[in-house]
Amino acid sequence: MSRKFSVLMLLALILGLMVACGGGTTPPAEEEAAPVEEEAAPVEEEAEAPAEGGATYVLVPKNLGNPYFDTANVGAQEAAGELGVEVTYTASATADATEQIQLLNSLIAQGVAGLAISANDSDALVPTGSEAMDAGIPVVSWDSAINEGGRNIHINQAEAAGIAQVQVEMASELIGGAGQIAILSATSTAPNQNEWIALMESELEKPEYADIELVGIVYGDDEDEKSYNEAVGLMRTYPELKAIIAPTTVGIAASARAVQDQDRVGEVFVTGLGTPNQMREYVKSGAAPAFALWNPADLGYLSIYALHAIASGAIEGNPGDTFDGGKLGEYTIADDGTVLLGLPTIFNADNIDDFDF
Ligand code: RAM
Repeated sequence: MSRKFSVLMLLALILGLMVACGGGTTPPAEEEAAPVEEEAAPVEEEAEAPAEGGATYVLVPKNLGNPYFDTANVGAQEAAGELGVEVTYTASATADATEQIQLLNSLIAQGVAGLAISANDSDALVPTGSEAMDAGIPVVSWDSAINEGGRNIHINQAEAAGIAQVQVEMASELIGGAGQIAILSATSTAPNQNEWIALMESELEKPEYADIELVGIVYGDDEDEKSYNEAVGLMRTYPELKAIIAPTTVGIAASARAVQDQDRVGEVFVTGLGTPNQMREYVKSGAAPAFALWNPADLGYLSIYALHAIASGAIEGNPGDTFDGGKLGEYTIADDGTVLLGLPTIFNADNIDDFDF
């Protein structure tokens, strides 16, 4: 085991212990995420007049029907309760930038008090975000960034380089440092996945990964069935494939299921970014022995605190501004206009049962 990996494992253990001891990162219960059907109500019904004395903010994920985003909403609702504001949760059915822009235009026209967005395209959303800000509606991107000019600040779930590094390390550990690997991503325009993939490609150029060959990158569009079919396709196209890295919670679960269904457990290893509740059975079966993630509930929670800090006028949202992140503590906006949530956790057979999200 490499030193860096051991350090990360140790961090994961410490984080795991913190959670087990109730150290401020208590994961939400699965049932708390409201059913998708109810969340997908028409926009007009979603963004109602502000609750008495409070503002109405809107949490806009890439799409609906993804437990990762539903968990972020659980955290956002917790923040809303603490701040005495209302947060509605709405998105298009598919992770598509054009549909997301249409939705945002409608929310801007309704004059909502603030937008917290996980972007389907970092450039395409800039004019829309800029229009919102011109209309006095603060914009915080979270999870997947809108480029500068289209948002006030971006809430980064973890350092992109660290996210890339840990995924390559996990894959390398699982395949004994040699063999063919492939990446199964979300959509081809997803700003967060594209940044991580570019960094994983440069990471793979390091001498310690000289025997690992990246044979392909495919896109499951954050849809379960498409991701599953792409994973099966990878195993058929590359019979020698040793690992699939899926830097998406939808793709990793679908890939692990595909490995099981194809009877390839122990031959093809899946890793990447996933949620413990979706991945538990695959960690135990050996289809996906290790994966990483931050706590999406904390990400949603911090996004609403940051949006409220700007919308309420407590801060302007400039680099160096410090704001209250509720139970997560105080945060400062970095020079590049981003705020870093914290460290990702590595999940494996040793700690997976300590988490519930
Ligand atoms: C999916 C989405 C999200 C990403 C996670 C890891 O749920 O693509 O944007 O952050 O995976």
